[in-house]
Order: sequence, then C-alpha cells, then structure tokens
Amino acid sequence: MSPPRIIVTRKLPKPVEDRLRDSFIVALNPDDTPFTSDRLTLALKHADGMLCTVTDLFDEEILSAEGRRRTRIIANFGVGVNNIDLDAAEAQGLTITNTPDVLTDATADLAMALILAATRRMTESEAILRRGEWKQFAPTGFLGTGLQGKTLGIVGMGRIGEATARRAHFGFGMKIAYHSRSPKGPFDFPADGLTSLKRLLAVSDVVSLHLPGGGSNSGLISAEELAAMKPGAYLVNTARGDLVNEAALAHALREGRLAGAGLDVFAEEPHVPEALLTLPNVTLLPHIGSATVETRTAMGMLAVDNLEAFFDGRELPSKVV
Ligand code: 8YV
Repeated sequence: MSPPRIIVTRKLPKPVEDRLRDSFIVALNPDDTPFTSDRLTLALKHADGMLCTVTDLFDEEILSAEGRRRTRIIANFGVGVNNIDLDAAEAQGLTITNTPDVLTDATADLAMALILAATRRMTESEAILRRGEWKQFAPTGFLGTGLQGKTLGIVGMGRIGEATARRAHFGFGMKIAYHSRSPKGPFDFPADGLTSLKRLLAVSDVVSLHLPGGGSNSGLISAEELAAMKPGAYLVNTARGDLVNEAALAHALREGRLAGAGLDVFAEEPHVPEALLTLPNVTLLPHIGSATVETRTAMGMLAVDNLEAFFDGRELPSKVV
C-alpha cells in the first residue's frame, strides 16, 4: 500500500519536514506562501491528511464544499484550533488534532516577558532612546510598577495560564488570582479562584489572558470589562486577539485608565489597528508566543505524531475531535 498523501500548508522546521518526507508522500510549501481558500478546498480533495496552522481558515463552507473530499485528518500546528470550525469538521467525520503541552513553557515565558515589558515601560523607553531623545539619567524618569506583592489575574487557568502564574509567583513574588470556566487546582502555589470575571478584573494589578479564542469567548474583554479593571492596571494577551475589543482597549490606554498593555495576538492578524500602533504604552508583538526553535520543532513533531498514529490506526496523542 502506498504511503498516505499529506499536504502541508506552511514551511516547517527542517527536522519536521525531513520526517514528513520519510513517512508520507508529502507536498511541502518551501516558499511559505499561505494557502488561499480555493487552495485549501483543493487540498482537501487531494490529500489524505493535512498539516495546517492558524493562518488556514477551515470554515463550514470549505469543510463542506461540494465534490469529493479525500482528507480524513487535519493536524493543526498550534494548540488553538479557532481557525477550524470544529462542529463542521465533526459533521464531516474529519479528525482534528492540535499541539498542546509542547508550547506551554514558551508561551508562558512570553506572557511573563510582556508583563515585564508593560510594567517597566520597555517599549516606550526604548523608542525614546532610539529616537535620540534620551538626554540623561533621571531619578524620576521612566518609572514603572514593581511586581512584588502585586496581584496577577489569570483569565483561563489552563496549562499556559498555570505556567504563567507559576513564573509570576515563584520568580517575581506576585499573588495569583484566577477565573476559569471549570474548577482548577490544586496548584503548587497559592491561588485565589474567583467565580466572577469582573471581580477578578477589579482586584488584579495585571491581567493575563489564557483562554481559547472564537465562540462565546470572542469579545470577552470589552469596554465594560476594561472599565472594571483597576485604574492603572495592565492587560496582557498571548492567547487570541478576538478575546479583546481592540478599539476599547486603545481608548482605555490613550486615556491612561490602563497604564499599559502587552499584546502578542490581534483580532485580524496580521492587521494591527492604527489606534494601537500609535500608542506608546503598549508592546506589540507579531504572534511569537511559541516561536523558539525548540518549541516550533516540537509542535511540528507532535503534529506528525498525530498523522502517523492516525494512519497506523493507533490512539492519537492529541485529538480535539
Ligand atoms: C502557534 C498559538 O504557533 O498554538 C497556538 O495556538 O497561538 C501559537 O503558539 C500559532 O498560532 C500557529 O498555530
């Protein structure tokens, strides 16, 4: 029997591509041009399996397009699967997998980096230096906020939320409060679970988002929630951009109601709203939460583990539906 045909939508780390070549008849994407929806539709007709990522939008229309669909599994490179309509996939009998765990540390590291960047005004002060406007050291210049004894409010206490909380508590002496849909814990650090999101926002000096995007989570942090935050607090988002109303956030930052923010994700990537780009007190990163050589390689390997297990008829390491 000939090996399954796999279509890979983006360029992947070399060890991952080498392994794909060994195990499958594989079509790679060496020039890394993102697939159009027509190309995704075509790929579903020709491949037994696909390895895709956050830039590939598998909506209901694509997943249930007329004509013969050959694909039986979509292995998503990423823990978040909001780029795939899971109900439509399930209705079509498609298997969907993701890449949890392997990116927990890298993403939590970046959340911590953004917490520090925001509270220590790193983007704002570096921009001043680069413009040649830093005249001299000043005892009262560029004063930020210390983290010790402050409260970090985690929204979504899953794997990445917990790893961020652990870093903040043990590394920086922060108190941890959290809000999660389902009961969590026990943890190896003290953490105050709050059933009300508004209450969490009201008690936190820094709020960090760690929950999936899409569905009912979309717009979770709107003008009302931002208004519930402590005056002078900070917001960090390494999860998904659609969780936050970006216009309302820009407004709160411009008014100084919030002291700063750190964003690694945006509602309509790669578009970043002008209202955010022109603000000094927000650090803006191009979705690099998991972007280390080690992590991106491990993510690719886990996606291949899923594909191999599927076609060998073994249990899948990380099945979503
Ligand atoms: C991915 C992420 O690298 O895993 C996720 O959900 O946000 C990132 O770590 C990126 O989204 C590609 O899927």
